[in-house]
Amino acid sequence: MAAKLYDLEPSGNCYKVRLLCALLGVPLEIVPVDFLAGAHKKSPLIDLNPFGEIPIFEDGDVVLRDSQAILIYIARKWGNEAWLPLDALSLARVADWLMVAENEIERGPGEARLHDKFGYKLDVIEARKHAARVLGLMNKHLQHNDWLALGRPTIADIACMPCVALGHEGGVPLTPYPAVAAWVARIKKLPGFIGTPGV
Ligand SMILES: N[C@@H](CCC(=O)N[C@@H](CS)C(=O)NCC(=O)O)C(=O)O
Repeated sequence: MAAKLYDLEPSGNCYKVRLLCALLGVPLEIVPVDFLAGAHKKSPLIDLNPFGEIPIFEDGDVVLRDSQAILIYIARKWGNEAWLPLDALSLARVADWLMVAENEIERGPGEARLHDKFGYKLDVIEARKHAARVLGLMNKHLQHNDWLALGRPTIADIACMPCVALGHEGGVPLTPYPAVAAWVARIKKLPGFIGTPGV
């Protein structure tokens, strides 16, 4: 039985999960969530994820929330050492960028897009300041590295790419960050890559 993703197409966090499954050839049943009607805040979804958020990932008896946690599970269950190696240093390097995805990227390009595209009431000037800071840091790092965590693509790249590549929908284009734009282009060339509207 295929694993299930409770999904919202425009969500960068849901896209991460769809993308990793596509890259690994993992069959996925997509269950669209009526987000505008607040289906994620009501039973049965709130019983699966009491945080009232998507994505939610279901694999048999296993239910997971949080896109980073889901990427870890998929990488270790269906991938191999390549996507999430377990030696101490590699794991720490990947975890470092998973945290950046959840923190700096979410607070920056993620929130700028939530404001512009979805009408969330938040401080978009502040979000764009956060975006400039993290994209500047990423650009410097990617001037000397093809991939974020290791010398090859890992779930660090998959976790960080969606909100960065979709930032233009929140007034955060990648034009000032050519090394970041080149990294996104490299991800798009990976065998099995799938896009999403805006990427
Ligand atoms: N840390 C979570 C965050 C998930 C999240 O914020 N999901 C958004 C959609 S992209 C959501 O469901 N928000 C609830 C809401 O706005 O009502 C993850 O990475 O999956």
